[in-house]
Amino acid sequence: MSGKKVALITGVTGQDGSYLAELLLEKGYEVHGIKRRASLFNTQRIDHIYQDPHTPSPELKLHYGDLSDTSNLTRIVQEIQPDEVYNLGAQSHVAVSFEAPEYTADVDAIGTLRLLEAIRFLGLEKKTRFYQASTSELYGLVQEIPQRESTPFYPRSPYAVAKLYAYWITVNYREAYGMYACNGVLFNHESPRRGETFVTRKITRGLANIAQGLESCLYMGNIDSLRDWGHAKDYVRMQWMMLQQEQPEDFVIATGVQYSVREFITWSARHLGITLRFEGDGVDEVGIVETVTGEDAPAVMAGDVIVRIDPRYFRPAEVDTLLGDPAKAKEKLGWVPEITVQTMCEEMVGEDLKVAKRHALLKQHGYNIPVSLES
Ligand code: NDP
Ligand code: GDR
Repeated sequence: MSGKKVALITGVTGQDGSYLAELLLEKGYEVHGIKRRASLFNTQRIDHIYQDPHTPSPELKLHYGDLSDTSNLTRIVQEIQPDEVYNLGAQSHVAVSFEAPEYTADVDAIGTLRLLEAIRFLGLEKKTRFYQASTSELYGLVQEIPQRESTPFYPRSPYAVAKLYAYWITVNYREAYGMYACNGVLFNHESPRRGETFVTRKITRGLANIAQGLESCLYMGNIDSLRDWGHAKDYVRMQWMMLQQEQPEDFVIATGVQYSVREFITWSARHLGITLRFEGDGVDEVGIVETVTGEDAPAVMAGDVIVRIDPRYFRPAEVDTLLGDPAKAKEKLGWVPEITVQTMCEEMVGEDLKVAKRHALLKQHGYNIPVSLES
């Protein structure tokens, strides 16, 4: 026995999983992650911390698995005997959940139950602490502004309904079996590692590509939508903090500041030296370039229409506004977010611009880089 704390992360290949794995390794944990078998490698976000399994005692170990597979989860938990489990794995895209509702329920709702049951079945309920990645989407059609721990839920998508089950089954295992199990109700958090089809990354990547002449227009859904965006690095710190308390409790994690998707587009353009004005209303609304300064957007000229609305990106039921109140996290845990959404936006644009410049260079030399701006 190494004497190190042992953590298991589902969803380790995702945005949060990768930052959390980094954080736990820094803190001296032995980290185990569950990765899915895919036809192509899907470990890009953790390749920099991955260690060859042939090294004497690698601190990060990956296991093939899936939240839809009970025996697989039970075997992994039995083998690892974790002190802490972070259940971050999920079909996490709200729009996709309308197209794959049953799969989303299986993985996001029943997957959570499978993991909790594995812990209980193996008699680890007094040893293993459990973190559930709950979401501000639970508030959906908001009943109170800002949303806090006591705000009633009203989910608006198959994703949110599945996460509602996961939230309550986590509370139930805490109350029924005395497990240290808790929910972090996290508001949107982003980073350069954000999946490419979530709105912030779609914007920063799309505009960087347009600036470099790889694409001509960014097609968006509801740009009036209001979100409380933070940085994933700040939020994974809080996930860890929640499992270090004496008593398990649920916490809202948010910045307490809200902006629209349109504002995020405007800032992103500005970081590329583009001033953008919006004209029109509803599906007619477009983003038109007013001025371009600097060298970051050689392919864009004043008068170009670089943002349009495409109703295909509207959701069957939308969550129009989310604004969290992180007062409890601040008071009880001393947690405050350190990175503002504006700084984060600049970082994301900067990283996407580097990639776009490389792709533009390759294109100049005859290599065709397929660029997809799917939602
Ligand atoms: P990502 O979509 O970036 O990552 C999701 C992870 O789950 C990936 O590692 C993915 O694997 C894995 N996964 C998907 N399906 C399965 C499955 N069937 N079995 C096992 N693993 C699976 O999400 P984030 O990192 O952004 O979010 C982490 C968690 O937090 C999610 O549960 C999300 O719902 C929740 N959340 C996120 C918020 C946010 O703003 N980011 C806010 C609130 C909650 P693969 O890489 O193979 O696809
Ligand atoms: P969300 O994040 O649904 O809040 O879920 P997303 O970034 O997908 O959407 C935020 C808002 O932007 C609007 N929007 C668009 N969204 C996408 N993806 N693509 C578009 O083209 C577009 N145009 C406008 C959306 O309608 C929405 O209102 C995220 C996920 O990480 C969940 O897993 C997590 O639980 C919640 O955040 C909190």
